[in-house]
Amino acid sequence: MNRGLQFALACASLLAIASAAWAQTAPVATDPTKKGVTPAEVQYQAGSSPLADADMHQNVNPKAPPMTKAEFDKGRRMYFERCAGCHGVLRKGATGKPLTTDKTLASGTEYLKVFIKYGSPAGMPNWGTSGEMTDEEVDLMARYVQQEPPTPPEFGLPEMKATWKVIVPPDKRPKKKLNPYNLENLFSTTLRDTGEVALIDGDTKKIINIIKTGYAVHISRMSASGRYLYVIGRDAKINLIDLWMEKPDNVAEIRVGLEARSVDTSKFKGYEDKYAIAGSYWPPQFVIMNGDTLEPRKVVSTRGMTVDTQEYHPEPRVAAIVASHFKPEFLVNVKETGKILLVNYSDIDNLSITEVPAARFLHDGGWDSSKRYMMVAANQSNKIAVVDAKTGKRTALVDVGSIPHPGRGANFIHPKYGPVWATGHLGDETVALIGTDPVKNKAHAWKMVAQLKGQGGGSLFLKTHPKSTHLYVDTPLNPDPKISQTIAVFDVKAPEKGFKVLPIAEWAGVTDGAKRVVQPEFNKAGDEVWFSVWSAKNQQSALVIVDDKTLKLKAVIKDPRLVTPTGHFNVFNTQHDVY
Ligand code: DHE
Repeated sequence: MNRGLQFALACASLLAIASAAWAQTAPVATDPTKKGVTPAEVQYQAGSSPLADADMHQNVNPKAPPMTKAEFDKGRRMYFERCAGCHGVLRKGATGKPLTTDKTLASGTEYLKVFIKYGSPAGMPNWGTSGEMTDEEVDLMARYVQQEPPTPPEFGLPEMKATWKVIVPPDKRPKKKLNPYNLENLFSTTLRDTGEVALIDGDTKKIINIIKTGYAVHISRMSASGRYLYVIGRDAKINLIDLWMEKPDNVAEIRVGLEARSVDTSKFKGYEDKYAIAGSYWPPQFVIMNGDTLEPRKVVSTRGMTVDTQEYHPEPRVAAIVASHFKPEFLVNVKETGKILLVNYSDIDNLSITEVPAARFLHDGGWDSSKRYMMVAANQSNKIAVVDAKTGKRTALVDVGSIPHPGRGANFIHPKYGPVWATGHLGDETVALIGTDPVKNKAHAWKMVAQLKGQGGGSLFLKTHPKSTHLYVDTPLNPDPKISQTIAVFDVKAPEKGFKVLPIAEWAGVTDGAKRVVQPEFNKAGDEVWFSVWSAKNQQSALVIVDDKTLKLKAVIKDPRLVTPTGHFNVFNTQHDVY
């Protein structure tokens, strides 16, 4: 079975689990070590890891129950496809509990089998009774987790250089734009399961090119000039695409690790297009590269102490990275240690890094409307951390709802509280608004000033635009298809009045599939909003475009090449951090 199909099956069965369990799942508590996990979150985290195929070093523990090599290899594959996202590569625990051998050997095979088969109220899926694993597989996994966790290899500069390819060197590239496209209104759409991006002309809605990228592409980011597009896959492959070419295409590529999610580029004045940075999940590290070739220059490990208990963590993954407009700095969010690293790139040989304490499980976030304050979700801590890019200090830690998930968030002017930044949540139906103006609206700054009631939990992304009066909130991981296939729209002039529901999946005219509606994204003008209608690899998906003024359907893009579209990134808005 291929990996995409396995992922789809895992998702499908997790959706079934989610439907049954959503109603009775207790909300997540604020103590990250003693919490339950919502089905939406289990579904979200359980994406297959590319490490399933990596060669790994293995120590033998004589106390562990015997396994043949074939059984061990099967257990390892299943672990990385289904369990590593929550329990960690080294099984030290992340969203899920630690599964180190001191714990698993003490529990024993029979106890572990019950746990794996039936799940737990704290959020462990019922892998056996859901039909996802047979009794033999449950037994195999119970024995597997009592073996020493195998360690994937490190990936330093030599390994990166071995994968680095400059397909078109800078001096052979166009000296000016050679195509007729309105580049600022181009969209880069992730085609998750084919490992590609679709470049779509936002004016004509025509596909310009389908470009091969890494496995299970995650995000796209733009260079400061708007010429270069950077795409990163889950397998830590970065593709550099030159939008000036007659037909925009790859000009360089590299692998920066074995598993990754984040990439960004230098945006401070004087450093436009000079550097790119990528963070990886494995090995836990980030790398600064030359912006026009992806040549890796400086690799920095993120292993270290946790922000609160100050204990060593061996695999603190790099989550969102944003580029400062105030200083030559990248803000690197380190998930498991809960620290934000301000990496100054003005002298990368003598790199200076300021460590800002936040809270554990940093994940995704973006700028407030002034682009001075970075707002990032510490998702399992139910907090938003605020960092002042000008002073380089933490401004606040704001308590919000259960498992905030903003994407990059949404900024608008609230009639009562002034400028606010908004986040939706995976674990509950609320949309939290945080005041972001410490000068004219000081009393509201860095407080959760309002909690709007949305359609339901399972929200991943929300979006507005300076020219729009609407806030669009998705809920793709909600178990109720009426909610996962629609979008809630709030009027930002009266957000407390409730929301309208747009039947996006129905508008797509797609017949079967999960049709999860994901990631609102505006065009450059801010007068239309794009959504992905995301179904499995072997089913039809679509993009739906809505007129922002009338909230009516404007266009549907369907094409057999649009397989599993998830995120989409408008060039101008991504380049200038407009959201
Ligand atoms: Fe994402 C952003 C990690 C699952 C679509 N995702 C991010 C970021 C991180 C991350 C760290 C922030 C990057 C940045 O700003 O630099 N995502 C993870 C995971 O670890 C997780 C939970 C599980 C996994 O195995 O990958 C996960 N993500 C998903 C999905 O299931 C989504 C919906 C579809 C997919 O492609 O797998 C998904 N993630 C996205 C998108 C963004 C993103 C579209 C960019 C949002 C933006 O507006 O910038």
